[in-house]
Amino acid sequence: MGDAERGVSPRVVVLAGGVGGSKFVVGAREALRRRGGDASADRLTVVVNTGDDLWLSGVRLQPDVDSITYALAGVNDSARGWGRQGDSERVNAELQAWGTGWPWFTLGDLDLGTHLARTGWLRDGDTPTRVLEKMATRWDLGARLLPMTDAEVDTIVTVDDPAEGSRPMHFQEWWTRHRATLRPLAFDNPGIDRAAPAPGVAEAIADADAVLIAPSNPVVSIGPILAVPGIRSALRSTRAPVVGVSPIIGGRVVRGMADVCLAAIGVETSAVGVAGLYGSRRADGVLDGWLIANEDAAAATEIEDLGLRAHVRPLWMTDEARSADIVEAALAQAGV
Ligand code: FO1
Repeated sequence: MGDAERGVSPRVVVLAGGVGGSKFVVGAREALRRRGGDASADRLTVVVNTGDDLWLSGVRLQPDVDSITYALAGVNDSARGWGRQGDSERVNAELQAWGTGWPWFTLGDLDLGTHLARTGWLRDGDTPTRVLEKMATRWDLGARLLPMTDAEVDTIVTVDDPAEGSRPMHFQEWWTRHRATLRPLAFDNPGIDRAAPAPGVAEAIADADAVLIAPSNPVVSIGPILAVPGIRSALRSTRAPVVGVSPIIGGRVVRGMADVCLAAIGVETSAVGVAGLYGSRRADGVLDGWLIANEDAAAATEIEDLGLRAHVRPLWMTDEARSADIVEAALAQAGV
């Protein structure tokens, strides 16, 4: 009798960040719940991008960690794509009056509670992994969340500023203040070459039955995860099939500004372009399979030519059930 017949869910690891990552992770939990068997928290591990983290007004922000935590807890602001549902901005107004923080960057009152709790724990000596473990006990998330690394590896964007020439700025300034309109020349995570995967990350990948790469921004969400020394090699050596889901549908980004990021690193905004960026494990990449949207069905042969198994599916994550369907398709492609 196989695992599926015994009601044992597969051990699934998802690499994720941002809004696309949150929707996909909620779908992954639902896909595992549909199978019944073990509690998904023991079977679903999410390795979360921490490349867009920052210190602001004395607190540590972890936007992707929080987006995914809030989405799994069902307390996220799904219209905005970040922060807490029904949040208010009284403290933010005070911070602005004190002239601290960034006038273009909003810290909601409930969200600030998260940042204060996290910063307090970090100041007490907890690692980001331990902090996330503590945060996760507040809600029944149905997944284990791990930061990609415990090191601080914020993303710095070098932009081509028509007024000031080439200059570096924090990713969050580029993303939220400039809405990615200043042409990016490079994305760097200073210190990432000395970072290590957070405890449990390499082990989870090694012990997984399937590893899924969420349809997150390939450059600023998945890119930093793959750049942590040890994660790429863990993906290349795991016995588990590694299946990615294209964040590009019909040659366009679903939301966000991945097209601008891809152009900066010389990658075409297409399902084939991103597949080529991640690469096949048969060459020197990390993927075995690649799910592409119905709209991109014509690209399947080109993807197979890269050494990947291509599967064509509806990829719009319009609700939790559709996201779970996509995860099921990815798991089927992984053979679990
Ligand atoms: N995005 C915005 O567009 N404007 C904001 O003021 C803003 C505040 C903010 C505060 C906390 C947080 O965790 C995320 C926040 N975001 C905001 C989202 C964030 O900039 C990005 O969408 C992600 O970093 C990209 O994944």
